[in-house]
Amino acid sequence: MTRLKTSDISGITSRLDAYDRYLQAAAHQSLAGVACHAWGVDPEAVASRIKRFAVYVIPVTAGQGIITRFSETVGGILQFLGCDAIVTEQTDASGLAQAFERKADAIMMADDYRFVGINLHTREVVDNAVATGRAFAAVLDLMAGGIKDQTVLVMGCGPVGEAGAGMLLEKNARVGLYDTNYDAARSLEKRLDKASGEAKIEVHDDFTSQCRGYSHILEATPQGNTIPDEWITDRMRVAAPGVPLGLSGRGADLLQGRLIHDKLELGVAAMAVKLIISSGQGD
Ligand code: 2YH
Repeated sequence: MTRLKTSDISGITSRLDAYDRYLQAAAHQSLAGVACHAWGVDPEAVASRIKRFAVYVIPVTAGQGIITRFSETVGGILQFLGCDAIVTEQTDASGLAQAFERKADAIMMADDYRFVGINLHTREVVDNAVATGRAFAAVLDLMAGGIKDQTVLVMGCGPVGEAGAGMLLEKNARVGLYDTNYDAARSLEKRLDKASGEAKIEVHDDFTSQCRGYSHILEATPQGNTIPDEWITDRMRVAAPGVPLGLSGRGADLLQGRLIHDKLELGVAAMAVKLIISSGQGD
């Protein structure tokens, strides 16, 4: 599991406007719009509730401890979306108590294992890995002008890849699965087959001979440089939630305008939207 470093997230808040514009140019939707697409909800329904939705972000010292500016960056993304977002002054149990005492609608907090949002009215728990996988599948769908009947290579069969692949199948794409751990790819295939009921999935065991030629890639691995530069074509579109980015600098340049990669923004935005649309939030 990738642990973000302060260097990964520094500058995210100040670049949100530019990233929003980049998303609108590449995927024809804003950050909020992509997040809504991830759950199939109407952006206007979210916009009308967002300002009154108080999300408290609680820094957590457990395990490896605080990542400098992690909570502030999450809070900055939520504020950019229009949420009433606050980072608690206190950490851990004290921060959680503060959120409840001040009548938060939702909280967000992360330890070494999970980054979650919880709607305090409905008790719905939204996992960042699931939200991120769906948000990047959503952006691929938007970039492609509809991913239905297109083939997509999902690289990395962890929780983010799983959620992304699940959404792509919901959108009636054909999915190729690859993981350096072949058993992980096979067991994901079984879970997805059970959920989707139709076999639109192919599992690959040899990357070099079987994975070239895909025009759509969801790169959800924790490795860098996974997509070879020479595989990149003018038609290729890549949605890459994996950290570090699975492309060389040259590869990323070649894909300019057809590559979406971020380390926190889309996942946090999709978490926020899911928390807001969670029913019975006391409004
Ligand atoms: O980065 C992480 C974990 N690897 C979980 C990621 C789940 N996708 N956690 C962030 C830890 C934040 C820290 N406890 C803080 O600053 O509050």
